[in-house]
Amino acid sequence: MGVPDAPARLDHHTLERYETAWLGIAVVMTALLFVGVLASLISGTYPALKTDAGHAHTGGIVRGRVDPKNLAATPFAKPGLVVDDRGQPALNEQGTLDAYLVAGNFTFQPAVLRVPAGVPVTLHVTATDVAHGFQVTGTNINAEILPGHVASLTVTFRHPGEQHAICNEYCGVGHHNMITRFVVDPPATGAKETQ
Ligand SMILES: [Cu+2]
Repeated sequence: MGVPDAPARLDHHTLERYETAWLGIAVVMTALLFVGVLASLISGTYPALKTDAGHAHTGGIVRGRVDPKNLAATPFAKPGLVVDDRGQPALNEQGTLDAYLVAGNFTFQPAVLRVPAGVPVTLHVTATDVAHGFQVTGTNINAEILPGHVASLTVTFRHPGEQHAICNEYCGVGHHNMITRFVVDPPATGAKETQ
């Protein structure tokens, strides 16, 4: 006999409240997106390497830019982890280790990068020829590497082990060969010191 009840409808006022709430959320998200885009434009899109004139390690790098034809004048001339006079990994003023990597000619330099676990490391990566990708497998380290730009990423590896750094952006005939070793050493080794 009975016609099934029509599904409950929200009354006009409740609907209006929902509408206002969702509109508010959309406005906030738009504002955050706008601020984020603006901030990335102002900072040069890539996280810029902190530079100060007195710091020899950052010579030739200005606001995250380098001359790709003249890497000899920059820390990229000696790719790898920055070490002090005694060969120990050296902390910079921000309290992280620095490692410099160069992508080009279908390779990454250094061929093997060893970093200690548990210590923040800032990876600075640049390219000599064309656009490359830089991804460390099994991590969220992933950046586009452009000639003339320095991509700087600070990461802390918690677990010792061996990964690969690969190029994930097609760069030419040798693209598939752009694989190098990325080794995270247990905290004890590498930081060993006799006093
Ligand atoms: Cu590639």
